[in-house]
Amino acid sequence: MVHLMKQSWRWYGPNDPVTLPQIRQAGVTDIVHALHHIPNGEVWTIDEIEKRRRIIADAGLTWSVVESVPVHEHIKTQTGDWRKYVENYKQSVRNLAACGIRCITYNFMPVLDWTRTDLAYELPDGSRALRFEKAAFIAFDLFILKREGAERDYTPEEIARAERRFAEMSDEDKHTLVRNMIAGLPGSEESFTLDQFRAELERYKDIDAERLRSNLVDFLREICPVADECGSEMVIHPDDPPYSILGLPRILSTADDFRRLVKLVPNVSNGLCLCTGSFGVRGDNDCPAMMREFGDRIGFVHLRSTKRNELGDFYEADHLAGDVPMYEMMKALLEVEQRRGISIPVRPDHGHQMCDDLTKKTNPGYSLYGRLRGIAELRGLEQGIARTLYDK
Ligand code: DNO
Repeated sequence: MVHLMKQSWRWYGPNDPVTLPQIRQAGVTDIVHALHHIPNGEVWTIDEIEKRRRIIADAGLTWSVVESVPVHEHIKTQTGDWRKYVENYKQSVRNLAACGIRCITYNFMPVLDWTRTDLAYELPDGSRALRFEKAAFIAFDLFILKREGAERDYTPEEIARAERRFAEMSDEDKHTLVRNMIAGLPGSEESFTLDQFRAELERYKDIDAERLRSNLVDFLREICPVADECGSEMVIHPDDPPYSILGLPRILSTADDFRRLVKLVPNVSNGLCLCTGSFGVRGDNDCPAMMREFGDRIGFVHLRSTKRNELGDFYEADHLAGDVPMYEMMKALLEVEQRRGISIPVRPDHGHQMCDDLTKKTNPGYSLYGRLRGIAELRGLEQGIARTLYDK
């Protein structure tokens, strides 16, 4: 028997413009979901989990992956009520397991989850993609946020480019940029005004990468024994983009970061969500090699590709295009699945806005047609490789 990916799809809940019946028609079997209505830090009760699980089951789908149980900022900074939030987190892990949900995605990115400057970058075929434009990002940092000492993080050429970029922005462009940066992209669970955002950054004044790593290790040393006991896996999502931004420390941007984490917390439940779109932004990250090396700890995979340029910009390319070698990646995934004798949940990530998506309001990156195209291409790629290699 050939073990193929467990095809999954992120659903944002009853308010998601992409509905469960549509998702079912996309041909996937599993749902990636979170209880977005529960405030960050509070326990996910069995009751609330069950209610959702049933809605999903009634649509003929299975809720098998959580993305994410958010980690409260107080845990990341070890301030305030962080111990209480850790206890709450443990309870959520137990409650999810009691409902049969044992793969939990989380991230440890300070303040912001994923970050883009442009949510509607037009591609030559008229579809729209998410994009990170370095000059716009620097303009935000230097001229809108006016972060203290920010100019030290950039080269004189980068600053000059950002000045030119800022000068050509209309008020509306600036407003959109601010919103994209700090108003919270889907799944990030937090949104800020500029002043609140400055205050959040301030919390990290004395937290460098080593300190943040040690806070993550403390968190996992509490959570992983509980997850081990429940047979659950805690899969960390990499930093997106995979480097430090706005002076904030980042600790899960490379293979070496995950290697270190496993050494410090060897529990079996300490796992990885291999997001090829996030890791793939760096030329020195080899996603297929990471798949092979960390295969036993990879509980969830996000497949998407980005295309970078020499200025540090990148946009989200078609799933089989861009800088991520998707053929190699799929081969590595299949190898790991055959070796382990399991199907790993995989979701197409960040589709373009295309066809009817363009006339609708969709969650940025989480359009219907764009992701449908993504999963269809990935499924075809997988089948081609699997039939050639394993179905002899
Ligand atoms: C973006 C997502 C992230 C991811 C979290 C996981 O589209 O990949 O928001 O869900 O970082 O905790």
